[in-house]
Amino acid sequence: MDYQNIIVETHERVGLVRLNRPKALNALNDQLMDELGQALATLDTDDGIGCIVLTGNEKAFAAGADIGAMASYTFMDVYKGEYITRNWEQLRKVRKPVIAAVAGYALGGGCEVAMMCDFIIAADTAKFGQPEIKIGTMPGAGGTQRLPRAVSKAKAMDMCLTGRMMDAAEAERAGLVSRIVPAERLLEEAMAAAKTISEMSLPIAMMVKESINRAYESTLSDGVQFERRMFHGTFGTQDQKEGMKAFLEKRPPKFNHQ
Ligand code: CO8
Repeated sequence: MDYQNIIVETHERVGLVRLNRPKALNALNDQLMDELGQALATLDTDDGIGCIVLTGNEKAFAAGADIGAMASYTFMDVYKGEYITRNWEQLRKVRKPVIAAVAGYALGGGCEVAMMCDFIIAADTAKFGQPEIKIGTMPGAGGTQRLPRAVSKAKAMDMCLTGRMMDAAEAERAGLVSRIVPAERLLEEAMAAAKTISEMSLPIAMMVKESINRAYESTLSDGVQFERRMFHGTFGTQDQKEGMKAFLEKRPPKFNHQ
């Protein structure tokens, strides 16, 4: 498909999606979110892809939803789901692992999109924030829900109520990002992590993702029970047989993702 607002590439078993509205700091408009949803759905159903990296450019991952587009929307425009909200959930539907590689600004909806990914690798230039309150609105794609789960209630309140930004070091200390790398190595590091994941068994990686995400939605005992059933399920895969056999034969496994 011919995309106008994103660039999609595949590198072996890794799908790379770059947000690409550089003049607007990758502000997320409906067209971009439609294209992102389409690209992610395509990569998610491609048997040749085992992991996806979502990134922006060196100045911005994304500086939020497009304020110019949103400014004149009425309550009914947004409530009906025709504009702005229509395609933001596609990212959550992706069953393969998705890594956000963030350099520069990840603000508002940009921070929310990064948090919808499975983990965030940040450049040392990354800046995270939920500044919506400064323009008379509030997070609408999970910012008030995922931020407190990631960084504590105190920091989430601070970020969402003052609108201040968090730099990469603070974001790592707070647990929002999994690691910080020098900006010039961001893509290389994110792609290397994605390559590692993509070479694991795909069904097992999907089960790990589903099981960790369950931790957000359940009590500890329900979550552990869910994990136990998933663990049982791994024994139904060919890759479990191959992985354990390869270990015993002291050779690398050859997963066939079945
Ligand atoms: N929307 C539209 N355009 C933007 C946005 C944006 N969010 N951010 C930046 N731009 C544009 C600027 O208007 C400017 O365009 P132009 O050159 O045509 O004037 C260009 O990008 C460069 O921006 P700046 O000149 O402002 O660059 P600076 O380096 O001076 O500043 C900042 C960078 C600090 C990032 C600044 O641009 C800024 O504060 N941007 C807005 C950040 C913001 O408020 N984000 C939150 C938006 S609201 C939101 O995301 C709600 C999400 C809800 C989703 C719900 C879905 C279900």
